[in-house]
Amino acid sequence: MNLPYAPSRIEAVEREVPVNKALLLGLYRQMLAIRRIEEASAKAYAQGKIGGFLHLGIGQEAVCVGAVGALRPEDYVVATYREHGHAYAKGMTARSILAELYGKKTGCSKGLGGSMHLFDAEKNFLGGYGIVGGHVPLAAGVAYKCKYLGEKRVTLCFFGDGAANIGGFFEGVALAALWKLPIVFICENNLYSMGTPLYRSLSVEDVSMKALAFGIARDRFDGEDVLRVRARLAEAVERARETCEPTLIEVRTYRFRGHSMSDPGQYRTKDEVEEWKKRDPLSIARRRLVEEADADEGELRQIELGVKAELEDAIRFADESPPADEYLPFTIKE
Ligand SMILES: Cc1ncc(C[n+]2csc(CCOP(=O)(O)OP(=O)(O)O)c2C)c(N)n1
Ligand SMILES: [Mg+2]
Repeated sequence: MNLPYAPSRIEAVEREVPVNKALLLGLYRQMLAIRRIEEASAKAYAQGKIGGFLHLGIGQEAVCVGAVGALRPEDYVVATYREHGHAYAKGMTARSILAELYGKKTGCSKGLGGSMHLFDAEKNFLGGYGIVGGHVPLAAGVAYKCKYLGEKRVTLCFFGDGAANIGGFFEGVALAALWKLPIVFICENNLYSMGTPLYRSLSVEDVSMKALAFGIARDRFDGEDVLRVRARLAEAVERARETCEPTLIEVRTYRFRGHSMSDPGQYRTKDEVEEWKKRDPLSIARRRLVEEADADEGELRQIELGVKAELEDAIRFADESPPADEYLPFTIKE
């Protein structure tokens, strides 16, 4: 019997994506804003203004910005607890994100969710989940709804390399493959799950190979060039939208800081971190803008000043907003 397997790509080809200046300027601005949100969060955490867990995505910005950049506003994003950048890329404001982190009433989840539970139904950003891999079947459910209602909307589901070993991941991908759902699964492989390196958690080095078990399309590439991420995601997003074929994508990336604010990161060497910092997605985008798109310093400075003003406003907003209402889950309203 011939099974109707979707075509698989196995080669990790690094196709060059030519620079489109206007596009790259926009993506660079988003990455810079996300970097500044993360830095402001780290500072606020040290000042005791943010409680609970805080996972930063510094170093990984090109993945969320490039991937979400391939979507339409009506498409959905479902993500992990390291999701501040994904939320911002999906159109949520620095104000609503920071206020949420600060536990303020004006935050996107009314200050009751915190860093791991950003959510904005209007922007089609459906979380922010703390259970590793637990959101993968939820994302498949969102994609099922879109197909069932005949909507041409794509769901993009982010997760880490650690989640690729979790039961929920296999269940979610299996159902998406079986029911041919319009979804793209994207593994942000930052080489560690907490302090556990890849080789101690994954039996195969290539996460995208797991697509073979389900007969779906796959892709894998390095994630430091935001234009490459966007172009490669665009292929998978179109496949999902036009033919309802899911894709499993692995993007290699790296977080420059610890797993969370409480992680001193002693499981990796300084040299390793420094080596990855040479592939900082922001520096790469900036360099490409100057060298390949004739962007001048003045233009870039304007962007940087705009981001600075946006962040100052958001920090002030979060600081001055009222605290969240007390959460009373068991109160029965008369
Ligand atoms: C089901 C479950 N097991 C364990 C944890 C504790 N935990 C939180 S984050 C994490 C590591 C996950 O790593 P990865 O999926 O690679 O994502 P990354 O943090 O690198 O973005 C673990 C084990 C959890 N939150 N949920
Ligand atoms: Mg990881």
